[in-house]
Amino acid sequence: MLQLYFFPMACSLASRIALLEAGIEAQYHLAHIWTKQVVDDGSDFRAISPKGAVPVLVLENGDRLTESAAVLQYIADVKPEAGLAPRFGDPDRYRLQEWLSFIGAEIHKAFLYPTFWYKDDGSLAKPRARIAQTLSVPAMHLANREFLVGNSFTVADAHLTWALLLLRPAGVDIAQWPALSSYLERMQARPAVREAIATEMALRKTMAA
Ligand SMILES: N[C@@H](CCC(=O)N[C@@H](CS)C(=O)NCC(=O)O)C(=O)O
Repeated sequence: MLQLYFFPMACSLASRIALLEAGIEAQYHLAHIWTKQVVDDGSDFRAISPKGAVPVLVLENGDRLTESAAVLQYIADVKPEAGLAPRFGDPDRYRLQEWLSFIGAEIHKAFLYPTFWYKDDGSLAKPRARIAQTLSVPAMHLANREFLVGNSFTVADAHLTWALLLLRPAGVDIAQWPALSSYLERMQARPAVREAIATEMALRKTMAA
């Protein structure tokens, strides 16, 4: 069985969404991204992945895969009939990779990561100034499309849904991009997305308590 190391509402949420959308049963292990402990057994998360970052997907053969873009595509390819990624050779597969890279690099690492991990000593001014321009790209793309790639939900939508959810706590009001707000509403109406968020929000609350 696949196993996912995750932290509630971190970028690993996209992988949980993808597993649920695909109907793939998996084991979930909470890895604390600040303490670097695996909560199940108190072991060192860096022994699972030296990166100390989620997501980590443990494959059926025991190999470990990191990086959301790779993990999400792996999950999609385990269940191709779920249609979570265009098949290799389809030009849309590169569109999918284009979006996964953009979300991972330009939204996550360029903005969300420093916002949540770095002290705001003025160094966040530049990422803050740039995020509106960055978000206008998916906003324009989604103005007359339901999904990022093709005509159905893909793992790129799982990734963007997570990123959009985190923008509010990061201080960005996505209401200024109606296409993004209505996209997020549509995505949140999906049973798998709802279930993933409810599970992780409940865990998050227990952790805060
Ligand atoms: N490039 C990686 C980034 C993974 C990442 O930064 N994960 C965060 C949570 S959203 C994390 O676990 N950070 C812990 C750390 O950087 O020490 C990916 O896309 O999967």
